[in-house]
Amino acid sequence: MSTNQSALDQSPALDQLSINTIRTLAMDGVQKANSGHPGMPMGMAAPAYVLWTRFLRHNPKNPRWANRDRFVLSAGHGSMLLYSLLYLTGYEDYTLDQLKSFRQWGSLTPGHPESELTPSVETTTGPLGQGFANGVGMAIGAEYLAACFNRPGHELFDYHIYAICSDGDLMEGVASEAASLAGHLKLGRLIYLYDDNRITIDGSTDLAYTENPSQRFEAYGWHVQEIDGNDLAAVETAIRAAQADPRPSLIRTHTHIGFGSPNRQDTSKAHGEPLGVEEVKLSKKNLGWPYEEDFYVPTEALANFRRAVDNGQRWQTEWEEKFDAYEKAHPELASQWRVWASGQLPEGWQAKLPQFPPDKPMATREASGKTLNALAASLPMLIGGSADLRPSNNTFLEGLGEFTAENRAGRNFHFGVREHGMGSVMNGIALTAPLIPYGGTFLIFYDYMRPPVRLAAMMGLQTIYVYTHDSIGLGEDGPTHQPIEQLSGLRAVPNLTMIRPADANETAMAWRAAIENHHGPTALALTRQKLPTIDRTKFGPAEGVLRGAYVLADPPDGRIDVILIATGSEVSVAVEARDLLAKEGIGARVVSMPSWELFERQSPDYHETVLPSQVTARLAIEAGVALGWKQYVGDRGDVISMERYGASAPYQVLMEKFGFTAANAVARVHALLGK
Ligand SMILES: Cc1ncc(C[n+]2csc(CCOP(=O)(O)OP(=O)(O)O)c2C)c(N)n1
Ligand SMILES: [Mg+2]
Repeated sequence: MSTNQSALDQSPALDQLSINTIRTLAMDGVQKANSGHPGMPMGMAAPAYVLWTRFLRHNPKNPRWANRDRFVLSAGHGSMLLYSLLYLTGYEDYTLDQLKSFRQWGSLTPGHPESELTPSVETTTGPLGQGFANGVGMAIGAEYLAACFNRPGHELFDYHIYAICSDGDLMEGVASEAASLAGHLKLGRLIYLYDDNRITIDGSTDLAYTENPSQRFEAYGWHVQEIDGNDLAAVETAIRAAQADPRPSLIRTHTHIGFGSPNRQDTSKAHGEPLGVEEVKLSKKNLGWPYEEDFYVPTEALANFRRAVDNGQRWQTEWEEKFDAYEKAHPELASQWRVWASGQLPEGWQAKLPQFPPDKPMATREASGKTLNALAASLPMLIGGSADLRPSNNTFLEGLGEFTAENRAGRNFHFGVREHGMGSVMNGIALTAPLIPYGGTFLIFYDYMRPPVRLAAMMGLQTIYVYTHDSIGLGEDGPTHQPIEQLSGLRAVPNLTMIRPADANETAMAWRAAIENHHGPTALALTRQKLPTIDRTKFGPAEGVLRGAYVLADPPDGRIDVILIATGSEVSVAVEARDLLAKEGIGARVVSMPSWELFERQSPDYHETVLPSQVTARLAIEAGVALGWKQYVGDRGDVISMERYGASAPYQVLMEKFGFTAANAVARVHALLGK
């Protein structure tokens, strides 16, 4: 299928000149920055050259063309390879000056590739294994788009996901999780070049990594080939074979880290430090590079790479013509794609948000499942699943099929018991605009997926985490399963919105907030145990969730002696305490505060209306560590919190033993008021 041109009509001398251009730019970039990783770009220059000039269908003038092939540099430390290729193939953001500003403040060429800086970088990489797994999510995204929109004779989406991954990538557990899933799902659009250079930072891979990766990947259901990375014809043949094979492909390219450097090649010294001025000179000489000047780009080499600009525009034009024909044959689908491509959500979805009647107790995880199901039909870009906790997380979309090797239109995923993999795969799905992935597990196992959650926040990706069993309230499973520090941990992640709704209707609003938050991840903390459904005719409206915190109830006479601030399952404890306090003539306001982050986005005036500064007697109630609550309760306030690990017992017993009762709240208020 997509071959840009054959190796046969390309002069070998021009090939070598072009490949050495990549190598020398990497050497010079790292040398000028006096920091960085020259070895990988030097070693992988040849296979990357073949991929980028003979296969990759991309449009440098429109980095976000929907049917472009994706390229993931999973070994993100080799960033100079990517930046050089972006510059050479004509991406306007990437000038030679950018290469000269490698790793400097404000440049588009930071130490590791950052997708949020420019549309030309598909995903942020550097933490090894993440890019590998992101690519798996991108392949899922590609299959889903194709299933939704391709029709016989109209293949709108037929792109591949290419990646370069390294020894370190393949050693990381997350890559194994994702590879296993990719093999199971037969994600044949994946074509990964493995930089098999047998070197990592500590030295030879013999130190810690001696299994046979070919056998491992074959066992995962991958198509594995092994070639000499500097044999351009072999690389070309292998990529062709990978395209033709229905399985995901791993191409083991035998390479030499620091290729061309007489004193550093094949040693870990080539990995992560500049070669040094002398060694750069020696290496250039050794490579037969006749130019004195640093960052020298021979005109013929640049022209060779820049063919990508015309090719890219031609591919996009051809695709647009294809789309016109598609639009004539399938006008409804075409107009649907236009909505998807606009980044807007289909109109009217909010009207589908459920309203739950009062007094029917319901766990917030159950309300979440009902909300998801109510919204699913009107939001076809919402797809997801759970890490083997479907019945516990209530993440299943009834009647909407399962995503399998045979059914790419299914919207339900079985991620398997692979939380880390799930998180990274979700990032890859979210990078496939406009798909919105959600993934469920127990809140405690957020700890197993922190790296991709952090990266989703850094990249500003819309991912939604359905974290159920959110406190000691899960009961008998005991302290290993009871989150204590996880709520605080999530709040500490910049650009992540954490929402811990107090009842069924707050849960519906939490989903609304998550779906409207296009610029970062949202984590929902949901209960296993049933909670009362608050009667909204008597209490503040659940829409308050959208502002992060709101007044749920005030004293009848309006005189506020104390403010009780609570989240999630503890809100009903606060309401009960307020009633007891009222009997004693103590006026308590109850503030439901499901989301610190949403509250922080409100105006100072709004803050003042919810938490009037003259009321300094404040008690927060949350079944997690108190860390951070001082900012809302103040120096004179108090917190009922969990400062030890939980225990195995029925949840009512745990709530009582750990002090999450109205009686304890009343006692703490007495202390605050000096009574
Ligand atoms: C999760 C993670 N752990 C550790 C590192 C630090 N680190 C960067 S590269 C590397 C290993 C280098 O070996 P390899 O992946 O084979 O790359 P090569 O040296 O061959 O370029 C390590 C440990 C990292 N980037 N990510
Ligand atoms: Mg290596």
